Amino acid sequence: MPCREATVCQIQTSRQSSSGKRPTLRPANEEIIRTERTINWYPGHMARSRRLLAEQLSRTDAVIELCDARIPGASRNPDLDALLSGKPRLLVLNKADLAEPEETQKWLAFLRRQGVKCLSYNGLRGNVRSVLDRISDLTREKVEALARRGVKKTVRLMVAGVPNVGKSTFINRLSGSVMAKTGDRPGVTRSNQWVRINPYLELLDTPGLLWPKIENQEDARALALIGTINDQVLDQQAMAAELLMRLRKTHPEAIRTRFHIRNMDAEGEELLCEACRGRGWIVARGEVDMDRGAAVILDEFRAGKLGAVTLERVPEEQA
Ligand SMILES: Nc1nc2c(ncn2[C@@H]2O[C@H](COP(=O)(O)OP(=O)(O)OP(=O)(O)O)[C@@H](O)[C@H]2O)c(=O)[nH]1
Ligand SMILES: [Mg+2]
Repeated sequence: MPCREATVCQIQTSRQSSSGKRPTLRPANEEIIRTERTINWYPGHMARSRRLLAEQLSRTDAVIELCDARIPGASRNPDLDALLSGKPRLLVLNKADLAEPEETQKWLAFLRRQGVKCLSYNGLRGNVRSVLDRISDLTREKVEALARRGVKKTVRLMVAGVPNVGKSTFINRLSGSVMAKTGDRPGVTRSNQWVRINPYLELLDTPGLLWPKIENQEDARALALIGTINDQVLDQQAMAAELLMRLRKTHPEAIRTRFHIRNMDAEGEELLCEACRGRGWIVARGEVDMDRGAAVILDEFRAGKLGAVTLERVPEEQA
């Protein structure tokens, strides 16, 4: 039997394994989560991106912050608050087509109660006019003040957010052309790029930015599951097992039918094995192909093939 003992896991990086062996799944107990080293999600180029972003701030009138509608809280970079220091800001819950609509509505209501200007969006197919209107609202005061002095201002906005959240796609959508390079992996945009949307609006595409220390391991795992962190530094089997365990609780029918899982009571890696067997990902001598299975499960989830899934629920509010 190729499957290891079934456990819920913590994601570990392949580089962390001091023995050089593939990291194994760990029981999800608090002690392990506190004492294990964590994911290396802050490669050197990100410190440089942060500097470039800070440099451009003085040239921008406002900021569009993109987060992922499947994890709206965990995909917001806490560094941005300090960095943006009071610039008008619009938060876009992007990839809304991949999130559960009723959960997105709850998030929008929650964020608005916190005073956050926000909207949900599908960067591939969303309505352009409505976003342009919201951008006008955001910068109206400045534009009108200048207009009173006879100046017709070009508004400049920075588009910022975590890697792979859809910043470049969003800019292309608004510009109606493919000005910015996009791709379904993190780290595609490596430098700042101004894109003219119309004679009075320019958007700055920026590289995805994470923050040096993600305190909450739950957030880190959620960021990894949606593809914000380079998969090459992660243990895909552990991630796929974790994803299946989460979805078993919230979307059991989706995983049962997609992966033809027979034993839904299996735990952790054993559940991953069940999915591999169900889909026929088998190598020689009938052993399941866990590597392939994990990669496909993550890909299918990220592409929305398991249906709309919101991984992070709105926090409970104090009465
Ligand atoms: N389903 C869906 N996919 C989207 C949406 N927006 C972007 N994508 C896809 O998400 C992937 C990442 O998009 P990018 O625009 O390259 O993301 P980015 O934030 O610029 O990424 P980096 O430059 O790497 O930080 C691409 O495969 C896009 O097609 C959306 O609203 N819905
Ligand atoms: Mg980009």
